[in-house]
Amino acid sequence: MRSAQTLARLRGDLAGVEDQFSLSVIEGLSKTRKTLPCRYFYDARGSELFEEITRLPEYYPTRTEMGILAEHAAEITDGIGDGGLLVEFGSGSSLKTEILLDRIAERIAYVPIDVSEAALADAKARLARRYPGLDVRTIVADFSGFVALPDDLASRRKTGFFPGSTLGNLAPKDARHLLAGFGRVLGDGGRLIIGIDLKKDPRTLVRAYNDAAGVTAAFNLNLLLRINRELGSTFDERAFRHEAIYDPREGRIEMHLVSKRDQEVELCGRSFNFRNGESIHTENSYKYTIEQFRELAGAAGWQPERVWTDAASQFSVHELVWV
Ligand code: SAH
Ligand code: AVI
Repeated sequence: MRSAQTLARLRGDLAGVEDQFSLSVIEGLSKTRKTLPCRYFYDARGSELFEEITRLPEYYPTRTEMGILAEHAAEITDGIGDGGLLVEFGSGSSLKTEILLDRIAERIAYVPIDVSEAALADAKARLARRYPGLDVRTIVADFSGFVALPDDLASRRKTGFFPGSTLGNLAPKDARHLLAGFGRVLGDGGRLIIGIDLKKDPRTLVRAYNDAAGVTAAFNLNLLLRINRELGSTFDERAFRHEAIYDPREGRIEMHLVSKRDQEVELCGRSFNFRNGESIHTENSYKYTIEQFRELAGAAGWQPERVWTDAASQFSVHELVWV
């Protein structure tokens, strides 16, 4: 890692670079151990590839979580209440949400929040056809900042929904801050239903992030194509390979893009050198035990209530209350 001083100097050099995407990319690639932020995976193509991942035989989290939600849908939706507001963070396709909406669409308003405008637009069109009586208000925003809910819905009783173990893509300290931020958005008495992937046999975990069909590899490499398209860089994605490893000490899957040769890439008037075998760390996916997650939620100011899991204890869905 570069020292705080070096990064501060780099920020000074970047004073003329206006947009957040180029700033984050330049900063990440300037570190001794290169990184790129995983939230930039989700351009239109990235969101499509993610949907493909969710249907892969190796990627157990989506179908397992959907099974849990279906089995406990009544308990989950009863707490939303007539006239309630369902706020989803990182909603993507909102497909899982249909399990809940099938029971309550006529009686609530739904606010899906995502950085992917394309995913939100597709989801909104599908939900309008499927639930003509549902009040849907999409918000394109980064959920890690404070997201203001529509004024006319602000006084409703609020339930947050954060499925998919997206929280696992943040380091535990950042995850705690994010959960506390959700508490401020949802307010006193607010409830959060959150899906968390559980620790398990590392081979199952690595397979889920390194599938035989190569869809996760394409999802990871698409980040370089997005950077080329939006920032005019010269990445040759064929000169990088996808890697997924499990670090048992950190309890996390790491995804990397590993350079297949010595190479130089131009980006925003700068050049970045990659040695053969050097990696760009693109994503972490932390796995928790039920107790570890309840502790984290408690430290963020949430009161853990019910928790539901599948028979094989692969995945968990937690109910938290903001007190
Ligand atoms: N909730 C869905 C999608 C999970 S994929 C599911 O469970 O299947 C993660 C989603 O979070 C993507 O749609 C991505 O665009 C969104 N996302 C990632 N980081 C985000 C951020 N910082 N702010 C808002 N949305 C984000
Ligand atoms: C969105 N997030 C929880 C996924 C995960 O499992 O960490 C993203 C993903 N990365 C590779 N496959 C899926």
